[in-house]
Amino acid sequence: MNIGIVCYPTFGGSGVVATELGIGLAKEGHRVHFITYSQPTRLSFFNENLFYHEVDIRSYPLFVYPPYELALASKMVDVVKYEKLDLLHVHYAIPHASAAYMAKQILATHGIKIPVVTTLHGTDITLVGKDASYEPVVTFSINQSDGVTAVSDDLKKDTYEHFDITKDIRVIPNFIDLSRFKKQKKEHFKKAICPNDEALIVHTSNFRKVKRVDDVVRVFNNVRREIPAKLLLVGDGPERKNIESLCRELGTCDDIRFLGKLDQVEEVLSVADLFIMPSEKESFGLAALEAMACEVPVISTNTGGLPELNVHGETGFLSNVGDVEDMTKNALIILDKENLPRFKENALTRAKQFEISRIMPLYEAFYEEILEQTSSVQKIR
Ligand code: GMT
Repeated sequence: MNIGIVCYPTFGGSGVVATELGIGLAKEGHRVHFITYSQPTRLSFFNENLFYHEVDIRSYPLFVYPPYELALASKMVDVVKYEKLDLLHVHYAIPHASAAYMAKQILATHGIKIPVVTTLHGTDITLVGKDASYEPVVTFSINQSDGVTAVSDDLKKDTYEHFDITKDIRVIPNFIDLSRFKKQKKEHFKKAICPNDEALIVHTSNFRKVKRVDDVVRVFNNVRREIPAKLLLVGDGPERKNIESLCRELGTCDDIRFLGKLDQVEEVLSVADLFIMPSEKESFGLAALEAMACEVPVISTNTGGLPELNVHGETGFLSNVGDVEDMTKNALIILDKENLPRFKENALTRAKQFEISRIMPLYEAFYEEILEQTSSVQKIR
């Protein structure tokens, strides 16, 4: 197949899933064309089946906000037409699904039919999408997609609850490449961070409010009162300054390191004992899956799709959003040397259920279904 993938190329989970999916499909022999405004972070190597088309965003004195969606739709028209794509797969509804709708209509006037698959990732539905300023367009463009997928049952449920959706939504969960995300021997790194064999807790995110990074610091502060521990914070974003202030306020700065946006997050996860994800909303929790693949148990909230990944009492524990005391209690259970090996083993066993080789065929089968459906609709007409 000749597939176009549209995504956010930055560190967000939707961009990571889209890029890893594209790479996986290219390895299977499909030709994959990425259409974005900059080179996706994880696409920094050569593969004969991978292509990258940059969206040109022209500024003009009249444009306070350059119309990205129009530039994207124009680029999609171009790539579909000249690269002879079979299908467009857009990740994150805003504005990718509506840009795809526009491209599809334009291409129809050239006699070209292009099926569009939209994957809903999370905040495009639970946070930004349902805001009145976007909702009508999100509803319309989801309903106009030829196929729609969501990354968890909970996100599917939320989508039906908040939007007037007439389409079937197929659930295809996030996935993991276990050949990359696996526990590596990084003892020297552990020794440098935890010279006295302290417990090592890790959190990775884009430091948006929805991630509640302050809860990570509060849980850590409580844990550290009971046992020697260190905390590594990976990623960066708007809340970073507030988190730094909180660390100073709690007097935990010496035991916390901010590592910024790391490419090789699996190296840090390889030496971690516990991962904390206290999100307000989380449609799946890819970062938690990455941790589990590196044998790291997870303390998370019970929100969104997290219970579909993190099994309470087995791979970690689930708590209500904001229940720092419960998260602290659970963290101490996991970090108990008697319990830790069992939790680590269970985390890896669970992660294996989301191996890319199990999940990618679900996307391929879905593409085939959509291609078949759209071509039979064309024949009936
Ligand atoms: O919140 C993020 O980390 C970024 C965001 C995105 O869309 O880029 O992630 C969402 O998509 C991921 C991949 O499908 C999911 O694993 C995350 O749970 C989801 N984030 C939220 O729902 C908050």
